[in-house]
Amino acid sequence: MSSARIVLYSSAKCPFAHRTRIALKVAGASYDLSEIDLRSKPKWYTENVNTAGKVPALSYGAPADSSVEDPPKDVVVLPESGVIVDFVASLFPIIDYTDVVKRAQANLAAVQYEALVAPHWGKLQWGGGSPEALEAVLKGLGEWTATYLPEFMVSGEEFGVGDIKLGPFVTRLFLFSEHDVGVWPEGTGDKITQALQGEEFADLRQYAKRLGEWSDLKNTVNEDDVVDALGKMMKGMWAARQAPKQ
Ligand SMILES: N[C@@H](CCC(=O)N[C@@H](CS)C(=O)NCC(=O)O)C(=O)O
Repeated sequence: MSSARIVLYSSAKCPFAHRTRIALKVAGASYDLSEIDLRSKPKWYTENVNTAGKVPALSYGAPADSSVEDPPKDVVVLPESGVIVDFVASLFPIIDYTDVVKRAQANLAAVQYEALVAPHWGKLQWGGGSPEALEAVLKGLGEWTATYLPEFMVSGEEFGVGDIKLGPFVTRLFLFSEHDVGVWPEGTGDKITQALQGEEFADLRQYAKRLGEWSDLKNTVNEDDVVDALGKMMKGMWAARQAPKQ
């Protein structure tokens, strides 16, 4: 248990920040939330909290009366969502699986998702939705599902740190496809959804469904807002890319 003050710097639509909110929610931790508007990032955030300018960041042990905008220089401030989730698990071990092998396997699944799927998904969603990019996502997902997604994550009763790290990414893969949220031609999301109906993705679909029903994941972000805001932004980016150059 921790009694030191925790301040989380977060942005509601960021999947990395979402990870840290789930971890703190599962832990039942009390914390102060500082919402950072990434489109109009406050100067104090980059100057005083995270020089990289990214969310999330978490400060630990700031005096109760100190300003969230200017934590004392000797206060620990952690950037990087994975490090923050692991730190929360060190403070509140209850958030991880009790079985150490499950812990390791779920963490491995999270690490391998970042290696095998996330970069390809980024190119697909932000880069025009080409058939080649979709092929790369499906190949990565197929390998990940077959090799790194253990049965206990697909149909078990518990969740742990690996699921916290994966949750926002796996759920958004399906959510964004379903709602056609991408810098891509209209209808690309349907093609992805169709492609994910293959038998090789049965466990992935089941895992995404399980995560989607997890109250600690659902209640830490408003999915409708995420779909609405990112959908509009990405549609606009796609339209601007198609406009003839002057
Ligand atoms: N590796 C970082 C990635 C964090 C990240 O990329 N956050 C994005 C928002 S989702 C960000 O803050 N971008 C800076 C910006 O938009 O100015 C982590 O895991 O925390």
